[in-house]
Amino acid sequence: MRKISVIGMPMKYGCYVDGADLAYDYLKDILSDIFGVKNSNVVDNSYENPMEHKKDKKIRYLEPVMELSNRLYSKTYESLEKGNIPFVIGGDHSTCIGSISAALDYYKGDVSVIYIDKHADIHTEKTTPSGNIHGMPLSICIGRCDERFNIGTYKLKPENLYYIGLNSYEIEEISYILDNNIFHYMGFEVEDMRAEAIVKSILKRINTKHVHLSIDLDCLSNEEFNAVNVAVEGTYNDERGLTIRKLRSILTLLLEEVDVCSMDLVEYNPLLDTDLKCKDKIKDILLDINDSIRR
Ligand SMILES: [Mn+2]
Repeated sequence: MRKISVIGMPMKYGCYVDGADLAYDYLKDILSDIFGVKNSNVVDNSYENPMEHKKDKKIRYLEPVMELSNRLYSKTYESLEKGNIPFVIGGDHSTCIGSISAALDYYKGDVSVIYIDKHADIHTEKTTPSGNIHGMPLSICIGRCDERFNIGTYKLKPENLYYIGLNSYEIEEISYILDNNIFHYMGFEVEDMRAEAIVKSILKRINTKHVHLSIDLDCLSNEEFNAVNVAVEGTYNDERGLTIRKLRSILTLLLEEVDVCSMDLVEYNPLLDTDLKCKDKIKDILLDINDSIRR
């Protein structure tokens, strides 16, 4: 039986918002109740003199993001070698650079990624408007960024990427998604469809033996879940965030049907969770994951 092994990734350099690195600490008690974590397995996030910009004026915190990603890569790879299911608690979404790359290398590229997110996260160093790497992790895993972003050997094939809940993107991102026929359900489609139909249509297409699941909590509607690093502002988008109920049914069905090899849960910012209501909602999501996952 495979065991879920929780890895903490206190990463904030991908978005540089205070609090992005504290999620694991705030969730440690429920993680330990649910998954029986005895010893903390946390990526060391110390980095001497992290500089926002070096020679390249555009990308923020390139060196610390790539260094920490390599540290997470090693921990994720080790966990896979032990026959476990690594479950990485971010951190901002640059967290998945290390975990997805490790899964791709361990399974020699035979990995699909199901990406539940409001944002596309598929900018490159040339198109990023903010310079924040948490908007670029998928391009890094695909291998379409320059050599400074190299990590691992095997790359994610665009045809093995599946978005659920997409809602906010720049023109360069949606052009890449459409040009490469990347499968995506928009947020409003997800709310209009039954969870069964969503999961079924993705399962039908999956063409790899292994699946990595990446859950960005900003996929949820701001009304139900506001403690995220970068909330999408504006009524149009707010209305189209997923409900917790819908996310939970999708996760339950997915995990019952797919052999998930590794997972991330990212972008929770406990400093914005003043009444800890979001923490309770995360607990419900984690309980569902633990109950439904195929071991
Ligand atoms: Mn994201």
